[in-house]
Amino acid sequence: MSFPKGFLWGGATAANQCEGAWNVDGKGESTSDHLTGGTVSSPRVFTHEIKEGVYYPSHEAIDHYHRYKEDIALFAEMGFKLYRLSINWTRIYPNGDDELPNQKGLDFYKSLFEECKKYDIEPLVTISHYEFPFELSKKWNGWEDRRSVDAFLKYSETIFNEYKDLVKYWLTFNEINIGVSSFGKTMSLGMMSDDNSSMFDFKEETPEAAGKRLQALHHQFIASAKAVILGHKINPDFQIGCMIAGQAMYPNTCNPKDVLKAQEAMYMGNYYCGDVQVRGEYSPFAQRLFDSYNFTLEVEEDDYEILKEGTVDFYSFSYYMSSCASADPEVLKNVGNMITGIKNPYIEASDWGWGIDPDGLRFYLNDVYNRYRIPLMVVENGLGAIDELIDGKVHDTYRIDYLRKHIEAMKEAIKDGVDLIGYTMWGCIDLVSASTGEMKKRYGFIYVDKDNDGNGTLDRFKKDSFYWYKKVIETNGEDLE
Ligand code: BGP
Repeated sequence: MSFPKGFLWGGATAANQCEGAWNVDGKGESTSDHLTGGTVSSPRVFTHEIKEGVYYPSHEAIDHYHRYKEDIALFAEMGFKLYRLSINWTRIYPNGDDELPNQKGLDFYKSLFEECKKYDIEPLVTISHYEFPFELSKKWNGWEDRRSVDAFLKYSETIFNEYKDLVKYWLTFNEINIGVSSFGKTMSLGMMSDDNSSMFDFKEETPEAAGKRLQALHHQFIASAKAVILGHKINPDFQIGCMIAGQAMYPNTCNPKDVLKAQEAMYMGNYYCGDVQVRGEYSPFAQRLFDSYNFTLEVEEDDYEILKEGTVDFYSFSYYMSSCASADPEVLKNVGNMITGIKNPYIEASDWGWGIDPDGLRFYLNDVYNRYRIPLMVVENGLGAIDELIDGKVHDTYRIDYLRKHIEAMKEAIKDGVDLIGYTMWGCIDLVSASTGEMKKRYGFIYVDKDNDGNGTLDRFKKDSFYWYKKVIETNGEDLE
């Protein structure tokens, strides 16, 4: 038993991390356009105004907007069956709630999808990937305001109708579960942060602020469910999925208190959102979370029916690393605010401290599949690493090694009985890092000549992993050497 026939091999990007052309052809500003460059030690900053002389990586990114034909030709050369990308809401509705869509934005994605079709590549479209119309952030504080649901629906309806014959696979919100933590406030929920606030400023939230976040997330759930219902009406062949940041959690020790912490982290991290989007209802443990913030969820009359009706066709997720959970305050003290969490002595870490754990992927696939029993798709996975371009070549054996092990883990999960239908490697072409804003943190099969400060020719080069992945796809995952 191995990868099924027709398995959807491919790669993934996001508009704000690769397109650039941030204010070209009528595009409006989105929240991501207000995030400066950064590094691990000097986090990205969110500014209310675009400041002169400050570097904002999304503004040019890798200029995929003007080079998508060249890039898609390279994806086709590797044999991609699926290309995951996102549409930038503000290319279609520059202010988020405009009366009419921006024709040039519509034309751009149409031409991009036609280019995919030329090579028999199916697009997988994320409707909202870590960006929100900045005008609506200012006016409505993002998803906190329920009017966002209607604005999102109008945007979804426009693109569903426009691309109904070109796109079959859709995802509503990227990593929707990031909104469960304070980290997701602006990036995921479009809510305004203070001017000049650091992206990794996890300062203690008041219970009231946490409640507002959960309310905003509820609005996203409703928007997602309504989009699923509408999408299926527009084209019954549409396959519409959720997208969760896959969090594989282990107990730090076999102390039952740690085991409970890990379970809680799995539930909160994954199933709080998964249950709503797959089962169409809040999990039993949600109430306890609400109570801890003294928060009452505001729901409209038919909200629960909408959630029930608008469940997704498949569950997609990103997977990069596993983490450990502990109930011991001493252990937690050493971790502080690091997103990489408690160090696991059994696994190695990437240059950015992300623990490399292919078994965690198998663990996660099994856990999710046995909970939901709907098809799964890994829509992000990969290694952010420092690459060296020498004489037009990059010998990225470390990346091949990472991917090989994760693909082997998927194979094992399939043998375990998991219904896995696709895999899109994250950042198939080097692009801007979401967490740090760097170019130096590279994931791609294709190297892009650009550095952290924005210098470079933007020329593309095939890395060794490019040829390796081509062979993987050709052999449907049989030849991983
Ligand atoms: C996911 C995001 C992506 C992507 C990826 C890698 O959380 O959905 O947008 O960027 O992580 O993270 P980073 O770019 O920070 O290395």
